Amino acid sequence: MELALIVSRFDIPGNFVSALPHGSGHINDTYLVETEQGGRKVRYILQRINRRVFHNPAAFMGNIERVLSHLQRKMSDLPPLETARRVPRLVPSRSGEGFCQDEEGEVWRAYRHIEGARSFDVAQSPQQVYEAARAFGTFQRMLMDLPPPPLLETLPHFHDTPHRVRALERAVENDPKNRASEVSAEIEFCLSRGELSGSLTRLKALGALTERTIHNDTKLNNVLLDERTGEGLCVIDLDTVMPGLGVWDFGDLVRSAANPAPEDERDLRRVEVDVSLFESIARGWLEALSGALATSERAALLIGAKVITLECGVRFLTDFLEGDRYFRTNRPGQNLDRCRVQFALLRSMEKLEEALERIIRNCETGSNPDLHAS
Ligand code: ADP
Ligand code: GN1
Ligand code: MG
Repeated sequence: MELALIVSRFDIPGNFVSALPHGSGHINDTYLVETEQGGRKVRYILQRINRRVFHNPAAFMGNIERVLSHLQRKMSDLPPLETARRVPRLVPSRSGEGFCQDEEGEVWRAYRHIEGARSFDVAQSPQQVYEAARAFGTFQRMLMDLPPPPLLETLPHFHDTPHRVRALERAVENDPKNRASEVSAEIEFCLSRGELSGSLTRLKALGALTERTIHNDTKLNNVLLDERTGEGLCVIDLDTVMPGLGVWDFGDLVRSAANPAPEDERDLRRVEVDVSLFESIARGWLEALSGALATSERAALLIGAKVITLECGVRFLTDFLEGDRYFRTNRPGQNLDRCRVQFALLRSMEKLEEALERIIRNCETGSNPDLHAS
């Protein structure tokens, strides 16, 4: 379907100029659209939603719309131009819906492009990841009083790590692409972490951790930073917002932002937890959530980082074995490289465990011992 035609189905005035592939997400197709409106250049983000992942657009778009209006209300004291930089704004379709479906059944959505801000795939400095952590932490905090009912669970078992490990075991057994023999070391690595993979599930069952509304995909490149000041401005990519454990979001940010190497780095000597990046993430996170975390949740932050890193590696490995059907790849073996990076990162976390726990303990902002996870 021609992109100009899709754009014409949204409430976007003026003339279509261009639509170019944008960003580096693994799931949806994202385009940067340029229009000309009365001599002015106005840009949008247009996205084709991956239907193999997101089956029910009405459900997940409903979640996103509830979250966006809640954030809008929370920021209603700010000048409108400032709110527009801090909360993504959906562009309705011509028929007033939050998305539209084309003749081929593809689901499309458009946002206004936030100008003067950008995201990063790999961390460039401790200050930058501090800003990202503050923005994601503030996002989680602001959603703590989202009026009931809870958001819909649009992707069941999304961060259910034991469930992900079982999917890996099935992929190893079926081995549809005859790749399992190539990755016996990775399979072994994962199976030897059985205790870790079930640890958050156990803490949840014990009542030490409870669910709340979270982002569920807090990769560094899912937050926009002010191009001029570096300030963490706006959390984006809200397709996965739904109930979950707060420590998952901390964990996914550590996984993606404390590693100075790219997610698919082939030289594993470059992959590690950079302690000063980790310290900045922990500080930003705990400042944003100051006083709002139960002691038990604070105590589980590093477990969250280890579990999400393991889980992400398991998901990349499963996809490699299944023939790269879930995560977009642009070269053979990329999902295996991504898996190896996650496992190298987890090894580094295990090696530095004591130092990382100390950093979390030393972060100034206090937890609230009276708060139980409920
Ligand atoms: P994906 O699902 O493909 O990861 P994202 O929603 O994360 O899609 O968008 C991909 C990239 O597009 C982001 O990393 C960011 O750089 C940019 N982007 C997304 N939404 C906006 C927006 N509203 N304003 C400016 N840039 C955006
Ligand atoms: C995917 O869509 P993107 O690229 O932000 C994935 C995340 C993974 C991430 C790994 C819906 O995120 O869960 O952590 O890749 N999103 C979905 O880079 O599966
Ligand atoms: Mg993204």
